[in-house]
Amino acid sequence: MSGILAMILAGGEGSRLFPLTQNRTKPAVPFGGNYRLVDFALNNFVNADLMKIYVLTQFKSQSLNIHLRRAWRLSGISDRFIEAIPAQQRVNKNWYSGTADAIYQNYRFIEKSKADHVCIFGSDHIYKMDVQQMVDYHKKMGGALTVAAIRVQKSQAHHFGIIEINETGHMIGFTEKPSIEEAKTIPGDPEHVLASMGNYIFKADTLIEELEKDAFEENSSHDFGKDIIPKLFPQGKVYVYNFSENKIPGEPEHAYWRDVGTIDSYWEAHMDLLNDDQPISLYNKHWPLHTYHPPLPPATFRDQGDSETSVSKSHIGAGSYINGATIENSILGFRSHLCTHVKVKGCVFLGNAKVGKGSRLTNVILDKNVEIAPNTIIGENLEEDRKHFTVSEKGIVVIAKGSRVGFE
Ligand code: ADQ
Ligand code: ADP
Repeated sequence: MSGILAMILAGGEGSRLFPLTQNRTKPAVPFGGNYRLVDFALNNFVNADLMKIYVLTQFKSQSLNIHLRRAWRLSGISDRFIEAIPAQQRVNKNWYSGTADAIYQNYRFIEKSKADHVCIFGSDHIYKMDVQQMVDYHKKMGGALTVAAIRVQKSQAHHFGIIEINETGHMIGFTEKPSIEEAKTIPGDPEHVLASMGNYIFKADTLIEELEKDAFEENSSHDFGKDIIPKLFPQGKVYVYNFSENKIPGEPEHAYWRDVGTIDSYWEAHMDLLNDDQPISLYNKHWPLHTYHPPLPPATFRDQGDSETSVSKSHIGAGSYINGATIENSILGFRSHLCTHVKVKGCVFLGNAKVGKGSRLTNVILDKNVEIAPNTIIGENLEEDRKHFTVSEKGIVVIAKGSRVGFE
């Protein structure tokens, strides 16, 4: 493992996830009751036994730093580390301008590591990838850069870098976020495009060379997707790694990769966790999802008088206290406290929520530390909800961290 260094880009602002990103960077947004978005990328390295990892942070990184310290600190083993690098460690006095700039400003860490290859991965997607398999492919092909790719619906093309490949696996075309009309579809498959997952493996010397050149380009936005890849692929040095060939024992056949950039996709990814087909498994012993677990007792379920508890198709976090409530299709994070006659359906609670008796919540995301007054109804009259809360395009209501709703 000595020659591989990982640099995880964890500085995303995540403006489309507002208000969940009001006080925390996107990779720190809680997910799935126990996790944070960044945990998925980190597990992909740690479970592959690639453990020289820098995490590059930028905006509102306090919550992320605390999580990294609690969940991911390794100590005492000098050739294995997971370390956050704050944006202050920079070459010049500016904030990072693009993803390539974020790496350039920290290139000394690459030199210091003496790595042969550098993995530069994003940290805001839900998926499992054995990164070692991609490293093996990258070494076998011998290119300067390997980009991970996945087939996605053409209608999503404008969110991604769209790739064309030839039969030898070379990248022969790349357009960053084209319009849907302009996006090149996969030959013989007019409904799909091949999208960059924003995960790159570079030969270390090429990376530093390209970043140094790019740093002095006046017209560059210093971004891998916009600047570096479009310049490199015409030289025949870039290969494409097909993510659907990445196999993890115990995981479903179909490659699962979810961009959770919007409230709707964030909510849908939660519903995927509850899906009977389990497109991504939380139970796979071959690929445990490490994270921080607070010291809490198991969840408690009680009936109270005429109010019986009923739970179906849901995950309930540790420390929760369910006292005569009905819960359907929901993921309730740690310390969720539901009183009698509460009905919760299609909901995602990030943690430490209290819902007063008789309340009904449908398709609602509660950020941490929210308290809902008794007999409050949310999610059944979106016009009314829009006056008080963020409501997504598909009608998911989001209640900001620390809100107290329905109290005088
Ligand atoms: P985008 O989705 O636009 O495109 P981008 O905003 O560049 O992704 O973020 C990539 C990763 O870097 C994220 O994990 C983000 O948190 C982090 N990040 C963003 N700005 C940062 C900064 N200044 N410092 C540190 N970290 C930062 C990219 C590619 C596309 C590809 C998609 C896949 O450009 O080609 O298709 O990712 O989602
Ligand atoms: P999260 O809601 O992401 O879990 P926590 O409530 O665990 O965040 O907060 C983690 C730490 O980060 C706390 O000490 C909190 O005060 C701090 N924190 C959260 N957001 C910010 C911010 N925008 N600026 C400074 N500190 C913050």
